[in-house]
Amino acid sequence: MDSADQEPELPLAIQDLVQRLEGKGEPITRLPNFNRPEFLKFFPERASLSTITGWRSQVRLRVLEAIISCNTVEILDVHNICGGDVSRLMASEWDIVLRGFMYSTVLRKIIVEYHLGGSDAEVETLCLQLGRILNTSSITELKIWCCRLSARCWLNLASGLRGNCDYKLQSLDLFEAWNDSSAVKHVAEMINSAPQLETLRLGGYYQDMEDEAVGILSQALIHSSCLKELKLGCAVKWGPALLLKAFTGDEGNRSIERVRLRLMDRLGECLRELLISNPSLKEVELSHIQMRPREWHQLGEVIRDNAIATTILVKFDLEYHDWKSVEALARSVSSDVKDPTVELELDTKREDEVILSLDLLGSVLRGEIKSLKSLSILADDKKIITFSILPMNGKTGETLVYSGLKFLQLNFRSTGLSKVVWEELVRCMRGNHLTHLDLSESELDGEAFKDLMGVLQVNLALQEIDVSQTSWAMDGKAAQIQEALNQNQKRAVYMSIFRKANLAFGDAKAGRLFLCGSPRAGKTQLRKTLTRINQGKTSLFSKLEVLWRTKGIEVELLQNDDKMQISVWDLAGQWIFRTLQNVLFTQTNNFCVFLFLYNPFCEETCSNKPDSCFRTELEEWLSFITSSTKVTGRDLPQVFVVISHKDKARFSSLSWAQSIVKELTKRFANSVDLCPIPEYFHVDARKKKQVIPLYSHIFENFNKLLREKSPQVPELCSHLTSLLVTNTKKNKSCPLWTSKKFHSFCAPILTKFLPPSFAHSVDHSRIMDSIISYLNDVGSIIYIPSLDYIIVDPNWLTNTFLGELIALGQHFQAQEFESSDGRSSYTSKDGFVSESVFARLIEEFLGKQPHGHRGVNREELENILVNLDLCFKVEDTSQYFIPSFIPEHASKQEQRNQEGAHVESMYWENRGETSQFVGIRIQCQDGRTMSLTAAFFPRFQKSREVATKYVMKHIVQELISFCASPKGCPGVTLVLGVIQTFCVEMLIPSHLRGVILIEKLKSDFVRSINDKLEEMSLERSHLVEKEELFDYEQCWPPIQKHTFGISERARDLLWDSDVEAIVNEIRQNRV
Ligand SMILES: Nc1nc2c(ncn2[C@@H]2O[C@H](COP(=O)(O)OP(=O)(O)OP(=O)(O)O)[C@@H](O)[C@H]2O)c(=O)[nH]1
Ligand SMILES: [Mg+2]
Repeated sequence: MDSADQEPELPLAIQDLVQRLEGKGEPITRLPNFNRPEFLKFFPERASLSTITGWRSQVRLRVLEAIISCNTVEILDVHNICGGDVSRLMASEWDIVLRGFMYSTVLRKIIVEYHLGGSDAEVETLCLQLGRILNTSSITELKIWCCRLSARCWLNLASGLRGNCDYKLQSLDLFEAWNDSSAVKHVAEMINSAPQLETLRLGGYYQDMEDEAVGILSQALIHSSCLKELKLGCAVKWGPALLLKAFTGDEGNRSIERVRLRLMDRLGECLRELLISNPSLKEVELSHIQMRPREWHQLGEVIRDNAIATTILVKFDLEYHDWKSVEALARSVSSDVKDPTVELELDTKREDEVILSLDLLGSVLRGEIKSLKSLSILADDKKIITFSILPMNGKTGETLVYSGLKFLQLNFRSTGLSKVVWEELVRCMRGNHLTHLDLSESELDGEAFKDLMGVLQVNLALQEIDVSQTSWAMDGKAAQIQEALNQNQKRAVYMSIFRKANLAFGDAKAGRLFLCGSPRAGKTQLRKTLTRINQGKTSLFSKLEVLWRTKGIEVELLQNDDKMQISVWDLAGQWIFRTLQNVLFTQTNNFCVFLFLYNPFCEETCSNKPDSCFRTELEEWLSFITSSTKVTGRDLPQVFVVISHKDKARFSSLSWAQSIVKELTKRFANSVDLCPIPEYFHVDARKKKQVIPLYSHIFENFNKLLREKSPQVPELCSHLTSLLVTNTKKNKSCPLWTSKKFHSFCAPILTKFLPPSFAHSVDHSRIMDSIISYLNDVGSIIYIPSLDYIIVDPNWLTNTFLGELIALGQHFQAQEFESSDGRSSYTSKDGFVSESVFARLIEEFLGKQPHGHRGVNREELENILVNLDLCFKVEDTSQYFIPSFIPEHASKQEQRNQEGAHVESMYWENRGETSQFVGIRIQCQDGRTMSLTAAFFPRFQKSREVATKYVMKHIVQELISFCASPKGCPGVTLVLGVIQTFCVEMLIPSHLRGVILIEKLKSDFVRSINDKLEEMSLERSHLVEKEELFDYEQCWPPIQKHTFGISERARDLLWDSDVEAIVNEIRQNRV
């Protein structure tokens, strides 16, 4: 039996509370809720007060007295003391408790919330006491919510303030705080006596309030000279009148800066008046305001034309608001001359509402609606997509010219967004002025990556994409995105210069067709036949023409007219040119089209080659294309397969090739768009008639790509491309022009194309630079920025010069069975040649040039090689290192010839003279007087985490970025794995090492934790310990002669930050 007098021990909760109130232990800033079970024995409900006798009553008194002595309480919440019923404390007890707060210099806030039980007299007395605390203490905030106090209570609260000019109240939060309007005069008195009042919240009455009361309240607001913010909510009937009286007209309040209105209607006229006439108003917030679309339209016009406020936040809940209202506001506010002021928040519940909102977002991004400073789309009360105009603090420069000097940012935070919504979002981002995209912390997959790269193809304005804390940040995709952005940045700059000069734009016309395939496949033959078709020639001699093996890349313009300028880049089949081709390859984001040629006929055996040859050759070229071009999302490099020698190899159907193509299409789906082979792609490459359908197919394809996949370009540029080709063909002089020569060639054409009104006002040299950048991008010229040259004939560089040079430096066979001659003296096993050999090479090349080309000298050629990273000068030894001379790829060809034979992988011979190794030693300056003890080094040691961070930042990320850059291998994606600790420790050779991709290890780890959690919930017992949950182990397979297979904890293999992220993710998913 529980008897009041037989409980000698003070409960722990009370002991702790009393101690803290008395200043021992953690300071108490807010009194606990005495309604909680641990206190109920001493602070019971009114009906059980009679049980408080003897010991209990002493404890109760002890607690109350401790409150008096406490000087740390900052928040006094009446509800916490009496559980909403004033009678639960006797008058004398209230006296004790509240006495402690009078004259307090710590107390900040009083809260009276929810209905207060007790007699009128008790409540009124309480208010009188609170009034005194207000008067004597340092209170800055008073909140009275949902408790409808009587007029007398208000009189008592306010009475304490009379005659006190030192009253510090700054915030008054009143919601359903009085029961009839006779209390309003006391509320007004309180406002009047608070000279420092800054924030006032009023509301919670749907019924009318007498005019007189509204008048009194508005007078108080007018005179409240520090008032900065007014929140008015649910004040349906009297709110508009109060706003009009207090804040509009000449007499209105002039300190107010922010007005926040919520759940009100009939506001139309009042809002318009408020926005026009109050000069101090800076911000207006309208949440869930009901108005008809017509009224929203009128409001929008006022905001556009006359509003003084600079931020107007409007929140719509699409469950209750008509979409027409949203549109009416967004469209009517749009202005060409004024900065946008409206911030829109759209609360959605259903997918179709999100799609509607994205539609609006699209119009904003495209600049059709210029009214919104920001637009947030919410789902389940969380912002999932936010558009905003970024402040441009101090940032100036080139890039701002674009997008009318605005930074537009899109924040996207979502996990589990539906596919439909994501696709709509991607559509929104295409072809507009979006500059910043924040995808951090989102769930992003490979499909989304392709979509994003597709956006980058057509949206040149994007400058920054934040993918931190997503899987892309680690798996190399971030570096690829960065590289695409850098490329776009250059294009965006020149395109904006063209736009500023008001040049006429049209569909792009320049395209490149790349021919690839093994030696003797018939590439050059096909090129010649295509040209004949284009020129409508029927030359009898063409059949007799001897085709020499292609060196480097032969570039020829196939079509040059008003509609298209298509150049053919005919790549040499021999492997010795592959390094060169890789360096010269297309470095732009422009789309690429490849024709892969295959000769199924084997001359030596006079029979069909085995099908496996087709697979091997196609695979090799697809891998070259993948690694040398950019992954550009939806617009992957297109590859068509053409089978030549139809006259020789006879087979009734192409099904053998089709099935291989089908298989490889799947394998390369992420990096190339490999097309099925139509029957008419099987040809005798020499026969015009057979090639015509192929020719038409290619041209139709280009036509479509140029219209749909390329940004529009100035007509001036298309005209120049065509003119340059005609000029090079006619005039076979020096292919290397100085910028000055190039400028004077272009100047008359530029003048012709510039609109007369702009001819004098724009900077011609900047336009000229932009022209050079564009022509270089589409491959019509080759510009090497650090040299002052422009190569106007790409074929001269890729074929005449570099192709020839590599041929001289490698075992090039011009004819099938020609034996290598004296040239072999130039060949180099490891790519290094001496200065004299280099000089002889160049001399030999120059000697071969026709007279007209003598304009190029050795120094210029050397500069070109060095600047294209094709040649490196080794200073100390006067040697030249030319990577293209390394016969690495020759071995590949041999390998193919000796099918099945084991070919040793090529290794770099170590050179005695110029070692590639560097050794650095740090030592004490004077070994006799200085020494380091063994205790020094342990102090220096960095934690594993710090060391990995360093390596990640300075080596791994650098390497990944380099790989993604044009100088690296843009098509190759590098990913990270973690090596079995044993292998690192024991320096196990690389081919034996245990390795697992980090992403794979992470997902295995997550799966294991989830499985265990599932088990727990099924068994409804807690058999699995917390530690056990995270003890997933990676099992390494045995390594010959070293281990029999070891397991290691995933936690030890992963970085702490990764483990933490996994734990957090699981925790969040569980909540
Ligand atoms: N009978 C026949 N001969 C062809 C066909 N296509 C090409 N040839 C011949 O095969 C030889 C080699 O063709 P090319 O076009 O030079 O081969 P390629 O692919 O350019 O070779 P590389 O330049 O070394 O890469 C030439 O003599 C062509 O005339 C074809 O369809 N049928
Ligand atoms: Mg050729």
